Amino acid sequence: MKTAEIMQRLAAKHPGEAEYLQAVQEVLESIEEVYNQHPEFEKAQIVERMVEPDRIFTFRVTWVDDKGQVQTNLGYRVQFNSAIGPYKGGLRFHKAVTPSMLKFLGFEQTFKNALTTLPMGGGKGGSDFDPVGKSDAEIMRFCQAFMLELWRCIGPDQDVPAGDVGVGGREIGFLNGMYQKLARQYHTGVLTGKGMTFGGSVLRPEATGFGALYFTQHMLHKAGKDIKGMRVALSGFGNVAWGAAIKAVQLGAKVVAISGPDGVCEIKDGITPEMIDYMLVMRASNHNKVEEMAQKFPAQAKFTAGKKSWSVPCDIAMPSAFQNELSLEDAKELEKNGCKICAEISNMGCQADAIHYMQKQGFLFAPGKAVNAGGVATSGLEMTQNAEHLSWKGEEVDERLHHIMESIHEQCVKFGTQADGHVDYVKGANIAGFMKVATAMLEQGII
Ligand code: 2IT
Repeated sequence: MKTAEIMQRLAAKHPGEAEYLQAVQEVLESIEEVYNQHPEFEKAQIVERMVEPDRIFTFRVTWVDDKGQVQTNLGYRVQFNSAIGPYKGGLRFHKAVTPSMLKFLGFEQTFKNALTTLPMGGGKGGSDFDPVGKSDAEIMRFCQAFMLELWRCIGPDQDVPAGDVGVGGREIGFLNGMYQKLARQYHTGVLTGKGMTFGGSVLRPEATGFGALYFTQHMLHKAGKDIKGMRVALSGFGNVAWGAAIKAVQLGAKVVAISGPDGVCEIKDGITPEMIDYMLVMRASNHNKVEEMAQKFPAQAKFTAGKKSWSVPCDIAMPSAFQNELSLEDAKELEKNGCKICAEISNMGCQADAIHYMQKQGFLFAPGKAVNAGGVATSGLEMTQNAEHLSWKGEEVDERLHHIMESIHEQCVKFGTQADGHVDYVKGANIAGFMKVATAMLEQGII
């Protein structure tokens, strides 16, 4: 297998699908060497099969807004790979959603889910619906219209969606209600990230952020460092940044930045519990403006329009909003300000040249599919509880999450340790995830 040749063929077949091609390129360049040591992979054309989704559903979603106007969006579900279990992955509602974006996310999800130790395949879905400025009633009507099509594609042993950007507990509630109405199936395990009264798992909302901090702790520990007292820059102010902020503060770190599409809030003395709670209010408002944090807490948070979190001096950069949100210039600015650690929480949060630069400059860098896997892992734990018709206590979920993140870190070390002893976490995560999916595909024949 030659990465360059495969990429050329894929680019010709899927022109303009930039995010998808970027995600595939990153994985293929990591695994090329290992792949070529296994002629059985080549014989079964594992890579050629693995880079294409099993299937993609595309559907029209028509709904009526508060003014009585008819609106039409596009909805998708990408069922990427089911070699190790039912399709599993979030739904993204964002105006920029395209098939390319969901294919990149479904592809990443396949390897991430393989790392969690749980039996979950990879999927992703969503819509170009823009939640910004929408009322609760509009959100509900859109979710119901979206489920009118999606329900035929999903099920507890088939495909289990969850949240992602623009889809949180509120949206999952509306989606779950409509699913039950349409399917007349009352299994609790069709979606994860549900409310606590209808099958949700305690700690699922916090899990992506908590897991990311557990992973970062292991990475720092391995490098002989301690997170206590370190300054953490997060981006966004959504569910992921919220969970990460809670755990970072619990572990004795200082969260000095959050951001939004409008700019950055610098929080010199570190984020407070009141500010963390306010992140939830900001998310629920659908205004999508981080400036509101500075308006509410003017003494603590300083808002700068048009700037990113990476302009704020910090020790650990944690992209936690959107793909490609950290560029080469941002990486250079971080380094100039003394930052040498980056743990990606968003999926593909860093641009490829930024990752290459950080690795060359000796940053401790870990990729999203390892760092953020605690979210989907806890979704897997929610599925287990649903299947058992039980719910576990917070300590039990947290302990399992802890173990899973430790195991992901170990897999990265096992497959990513280089000749000079340093760990390449990108390689480690990609090879570990790939080996599991490839082996599962190989053993189940040519299908
Ligand atoms: O990117 C992700 O892993 C998620 N959005 C969570 C997916 C899930 O099924 O919990």
